[in-house]
Amino acid sequence: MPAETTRTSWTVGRYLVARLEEVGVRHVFGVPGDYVLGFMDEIVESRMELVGTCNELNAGYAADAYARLNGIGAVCVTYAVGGFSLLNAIAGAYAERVPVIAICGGPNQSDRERRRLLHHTLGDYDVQVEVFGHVTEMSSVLDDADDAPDRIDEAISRALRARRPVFLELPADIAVRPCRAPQAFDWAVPPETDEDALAEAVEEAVRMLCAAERPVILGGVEVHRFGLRAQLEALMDRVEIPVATALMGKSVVAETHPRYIGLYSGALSEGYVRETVESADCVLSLGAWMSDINLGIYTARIDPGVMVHATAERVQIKHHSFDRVPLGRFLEALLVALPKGQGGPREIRPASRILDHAWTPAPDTPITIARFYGRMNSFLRDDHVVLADAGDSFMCAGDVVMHEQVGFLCQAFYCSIGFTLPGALGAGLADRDRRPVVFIGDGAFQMTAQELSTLIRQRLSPVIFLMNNRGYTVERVIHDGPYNDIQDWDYAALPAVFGGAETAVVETEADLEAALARAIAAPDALFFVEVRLDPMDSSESLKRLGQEIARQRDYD
Ligand SMILES: Cc1ncc(C[n+]2csc(CCOP(=O)(O)OP(=O)(O)O)c2C)c(N)n1
Ligand SMILES: [Mg+2]
Repeated sequence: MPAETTRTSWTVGRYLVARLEEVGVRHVFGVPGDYVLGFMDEIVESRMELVGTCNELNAGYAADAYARLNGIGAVCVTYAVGGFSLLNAIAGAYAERVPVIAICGGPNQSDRERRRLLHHTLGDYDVQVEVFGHVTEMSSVLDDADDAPDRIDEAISRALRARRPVFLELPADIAVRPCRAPQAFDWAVPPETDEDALAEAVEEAVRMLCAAERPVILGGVEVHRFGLRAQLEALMDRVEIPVATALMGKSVVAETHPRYIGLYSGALSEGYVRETVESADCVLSLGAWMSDINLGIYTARIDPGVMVHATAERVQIKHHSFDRVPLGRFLEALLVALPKGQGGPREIRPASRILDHAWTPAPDTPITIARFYGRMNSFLRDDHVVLADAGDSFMCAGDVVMHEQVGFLCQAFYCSIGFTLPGALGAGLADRDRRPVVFIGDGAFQMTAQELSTLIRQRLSPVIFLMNNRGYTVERVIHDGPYNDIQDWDYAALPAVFGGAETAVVETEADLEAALARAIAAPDALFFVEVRLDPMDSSESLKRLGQEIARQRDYD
């Protein structure tokens, strides 16, 4: 229960603030507007910090990345003009199962009831809450102060349970209305479980894994979302089964683990990983989503007849499924039931073998995608958190080995470009002891570039690699046209405009070495590196992805 429960006067605004603090929100991202100023005063007076961003979309992206690391995040905006600008970020959080509490100040309830034509309203006051209803676990107008505490508790607990965003519209007059004090609330309600189905699913999975000669484990994004990393690593220590991850599940285990073999993404994967996964006689998939880009766009060839596919709420084995079997319970039960050493002895080629080779730069050679990301293997450190934007950035960064606790954030299902720059703001504030390392394309950067100013204002110290290939190369490899060209900004001049930061321009391997040395020497500085690439230099994975999408869409 919050410390302030002894307070004698409670208002709905204060109640909401207290509950956010209680569930671990320390920063609320947002942009003010007249309908939300009163509630923002409550945030300012709380233990939380209100972090102003340049626009609401960026606030939403920041809250999303914050929640991915912190377990929950929050964003606060004004009515409609703020809300609809935020919508895309909340849709992304919904698609990728990230618990973000979105709060939107609104006109007074008395005005709402009289349908007065106030600024920002659309004539119809219900449009916003209804639209958000499609992209949240719960969307509600807190239109009654007596009922608001229960509604707030329900929204926050549903966000936590489902790992999805919720939307709360808070009319300005309701925010200051008195309400009851917070009472003890159990946020950690365990997910509903069918114990018989769990026992049966575990028994069948263990039988299949024990009978298999070439089993493999595929780690996925839900291991991140439901905080099951320790359990998966314990399983890796117990059995001798190689583990691959899908792109969104990257870094769910320490990639230096001897049984971690690399990223599996269908035909886009490295040969050994593809062969190991696709020739397996049992694939234990833990929380991986079978979406197109996550699993190598239509090219993953895993026989459903060898699959044990566990996701947040159910386990599918071959062609039948067990409902109400939560991933965490299933994983914990497997850990007990699987015999030690199962799967071995077996030769496993760890992904980390790549780190055995010392890196030798070719100083005068122009920098290429392959050499740049190859070099990143020895640049990344334990206290980094990597953010890779949609585009060649996440295709390439997926193959870089993440040491021990290095986090990896990417939006590989929803794929909204520009996510990672505001994302670095959220990640940096979620954990100031970890340095965000951002890989972002020039096209993506142009979407959310202003947030550099907030990163500088917050004195955060990300290393930002702006991968400048002069346009939308992802789209070029699918189908080229003049729409894929963009204006070539003087990127390295921007940090000075926004308040000042360390900058470097990389054209050769020698430039890259010099830039990395400076970034390492200044761990507390924001370091902005423009990497100038040939417009048609792209990873092999991206080329194959482009061909595959072009084929699906019937482009020539
Ligand atoms: C918000 C949004 N708008 C448009 C797209 C479609 N789109 C996908 S990738 C891409 C181009 C990305 O360009 P860039 O960031 O320069 O990366 P590159 O492809 O050059 O690696 C676009 C426009 C998208 N995914 N998200
Ligand atoms: Mg580009």
